Amino acid sequence: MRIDVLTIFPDLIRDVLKYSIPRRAIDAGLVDVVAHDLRDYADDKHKTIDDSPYGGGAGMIFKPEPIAHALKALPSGGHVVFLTPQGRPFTQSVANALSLTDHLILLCGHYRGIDERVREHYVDDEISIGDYVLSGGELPALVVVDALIRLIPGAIGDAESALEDSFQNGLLDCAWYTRPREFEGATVPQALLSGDREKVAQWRRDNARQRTRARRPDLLESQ
Ligand code: JBE
Repeated sequence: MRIDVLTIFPDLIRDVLKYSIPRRAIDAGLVDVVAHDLRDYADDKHKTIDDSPYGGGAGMIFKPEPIAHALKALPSGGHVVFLTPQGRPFTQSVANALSLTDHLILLCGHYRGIDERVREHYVDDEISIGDYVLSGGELPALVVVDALIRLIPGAIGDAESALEDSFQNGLLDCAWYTRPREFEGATVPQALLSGDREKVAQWRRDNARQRTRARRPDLLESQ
């Protein structure tokens, strides 16, 4: 899988991917993530990438040409995703579907947004990571990259564990415990200490269901 990220902060993207599972997956060649600086595709000597909106108003709009120019410089056929609060909500099932894409291009906007014409002609898909306003699309792009990398076979040590992730079964994750057996007077549920695999599995299923009912009943209704 190849992921290109178009951004005015390529180092932010590169730096975050130097840690943990994304780093290991990239080092192992399971995924290639390339961050491109949109300013490199600006067509004037001041490397202008934004301008004020027609009709007036506060904030700046990304000009269409640098985005079009950057996209044309990439191999054709990639699935172009714009990260925006106006996009469809990002969920585990969207991540699962996108993880099957060979070539993904993530476009990060800033300020007020991007020129509508470049969005209409070049963007295939729009995704939002949540109903709040961020400074730009970089953190959302990193959220998407991280969620996709976890799903690539071999990215996670235990082959089973991505499938066992919270949300893959439509439920929140169960509670987990490690040593010591007693911490500040609190003990560990007996079933987990029983050594009986079936009992442990049953406890975890029940706990996940209870937590989902208490915290996110909407997830149970959508099953
Ligand atoms: O969710 N998003 O993709 C966003 C992008 C840019 C700004 N705010 C967001 N929430």
